[in-house]
Amino acid sequence: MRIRSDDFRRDGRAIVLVPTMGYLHDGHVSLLTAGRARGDILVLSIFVNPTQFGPNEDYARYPRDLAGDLAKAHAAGVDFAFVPTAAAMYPRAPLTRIVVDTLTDGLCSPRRPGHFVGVASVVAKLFHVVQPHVAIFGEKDYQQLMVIRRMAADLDVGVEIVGMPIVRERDGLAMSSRNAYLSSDERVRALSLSRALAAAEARFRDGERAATALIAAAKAEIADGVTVDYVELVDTDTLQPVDTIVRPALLALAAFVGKTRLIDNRVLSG
Ligand code: PAJ
Repeated sequence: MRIRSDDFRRDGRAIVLVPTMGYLHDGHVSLLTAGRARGDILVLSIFVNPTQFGPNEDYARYPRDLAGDLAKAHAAGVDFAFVPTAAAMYPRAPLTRIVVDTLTDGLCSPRRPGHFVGVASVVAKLFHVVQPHVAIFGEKDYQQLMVIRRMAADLDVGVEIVGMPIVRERDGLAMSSRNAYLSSDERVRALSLSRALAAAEARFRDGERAATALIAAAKAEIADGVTVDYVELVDTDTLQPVDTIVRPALLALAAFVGKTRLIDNRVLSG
């Protein structure tokens, strides 16, 4: 991959990278479509990164479908799929880790210890191997996008980080590879996550600005049998908690639907 990227760079071609863990859905495809329009060489990486999963998380059973992914990649105009093995990425346990402070004080980070260290570190490795000019990420994982943006800026990585909006199913459920885990009954309950965000947004549109009221409005929509991990209102730039909305804020939540942990978010502004 590095040799190919060196050649493309020498030829003055703009390389765009879309990093994923595979099991592609239309959310991933939207990133590829945006990437296709932004550069000459579109690279998709597929790597289920073990270092970003906790010991009790779903690394071993994370859904995989390489043949299906490559068909979708081809249809989206991908030039290269970079699909390294774990042994190629980690020939030995790394001693170097990238920690991004304060942006990881809340939201998913305390609930998934080590997760964002794993994410920031593997994305830095992917950047060094693929050497893209541009890399594209989804706002579905808003905290991840912010962590990667800041890592790239702090380390002078020289990769432009582009964020893209959340792609949803017709009924509002945010697309996720993990939706594949849901039974039909759980799929119905999972809809309450996007409903919760919509309910809070409606209160916000009615003039409510207090975090406690907006968070309560969201929690009230969460279906029976769904366990809230967190509902937080944070500043869109610092990700620090907000008491009263005076500038754009992110309402973000995570919840367990059965054993499946899902996340969703919405920006409240204007
Ligand atoms: P993965 O969960 O496969 O997601 C890959 C990219 O797709 C991320 O940037 C994510 O935000 C984006 N994405 C997922 N669902 C989306 C949706 N419904 N709408 C828009 N974008 C969506 O995120 C990861 O992989 C990994 O942590 C990775 C960055 C590859 C590092 O291992």
